[in-house]
Amino acid sequence: MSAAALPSTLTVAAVARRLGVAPATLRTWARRYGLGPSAHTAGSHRRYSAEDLARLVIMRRLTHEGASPAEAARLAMAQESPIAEGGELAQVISLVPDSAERGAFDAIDPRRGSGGRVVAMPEASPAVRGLARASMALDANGVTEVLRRHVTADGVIRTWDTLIAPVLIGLGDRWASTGEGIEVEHLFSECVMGVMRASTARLREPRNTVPVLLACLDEEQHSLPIYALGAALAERGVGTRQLGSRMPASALAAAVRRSGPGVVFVFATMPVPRVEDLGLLTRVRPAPRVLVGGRGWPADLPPVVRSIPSLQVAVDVVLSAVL
Ligand code: B12
Repeated sequence: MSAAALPSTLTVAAVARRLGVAPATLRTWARRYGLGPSAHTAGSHRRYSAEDLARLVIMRRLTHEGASPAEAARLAMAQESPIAEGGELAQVISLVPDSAERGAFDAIDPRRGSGGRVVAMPEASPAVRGLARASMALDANGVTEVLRRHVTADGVIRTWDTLIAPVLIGLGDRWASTGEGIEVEHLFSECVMGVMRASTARLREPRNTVPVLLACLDEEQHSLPIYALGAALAERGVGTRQLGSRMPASALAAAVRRSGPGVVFVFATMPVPRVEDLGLLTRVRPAPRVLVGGRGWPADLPPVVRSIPSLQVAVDVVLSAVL
């Protein structure tokens, strides 16, 4: 839907639902920053025009990216053609289904009190706090947009290390201390995976001729790091075969036999119950290099297995093994 196809004016409640911003927040933005409704209807409350809404979309995006409300409002008000600038306006209006609007609204409705509704990250950068806020609001479009923009500008490794990992750790800590927010963790994980997959799919002609396999073993569900690794390698022209989470060791060994990879990378966050299963991978001839990452691996690994401490090192080691 284009801005022109919007109802000509909207009430505070309608704008709040569409943007996933509480009505009280909209009133505060109107009072403090002048980002209010400009259209009048005869004898009734003032209503928001499409242009007002576009300014609010810009305001919301900038606050999710970590700008202070005052700074975000100043930039939103400075836009001469906010409808053109607020590129995601049509998306906000047309793509967000009602239930998601309500979910986002509930998540940040100040009447529910602030206890437990924010991710406590006093030391984090504004960008990290903004992204955590967008996740808490279950604003999947906003999270995806911010991630995509950072991956394009800064690359996968920097985006993972400085933005994604801190938000993941914050969400994990919040869950550990309150038992809440599994829905936020899932939404954020889906957004990260979507952006990493899209980024990986952009590689058309890989430079490597030997395959690289990425997997998590058995019950391991923490697969985000291998999606990030796939995307970071794709940025450098290296193609990977993504086997995802919960691969039985015997199935991974079958994939190794059939594809003859140069490298197999196995990530684990939860303690790995049978490290000896890695032997199934190294018995295949020619044997691939087996790399492991994540906190689930014990310190004493079989001698042929190399432990990898970070995404950057994983990328460097795979590059030197296959190119
Ligand atoms: C997202 C998430 C999930 C998602 C996973 C989605 C997905 N597709 O990946 C879902 C919701 C499925 C999930 C499920 C569970 N989770 Co969970 N989850 C997380 C969360 C928030 C992020 C995980 C992640 O990707 N971390 C990646 C980086 C940021 O963390 P890291 O691996 O520790 O990083 C270290 C190294 O690996 C290295 N590093 C960082 N990035 C990279 C990248 C590469 C390539 C390499 C090599 C290294 C590397 O640097 C760090 C310092 O050493 C963490 C919180 C956290 N602190 O990690 C909890 C967390 C891992 N989960 C936890 C738990 C308990 C669970 C569940 C058991 C909960 C339950 N009761 O059901 C389940 C089941 C898990 C299973 N069987 O696998 C605990 C684990 C505690 C433990 N070790 O015992 C954590 C730590 C939360 C917490 N604070 O308690 N989870």
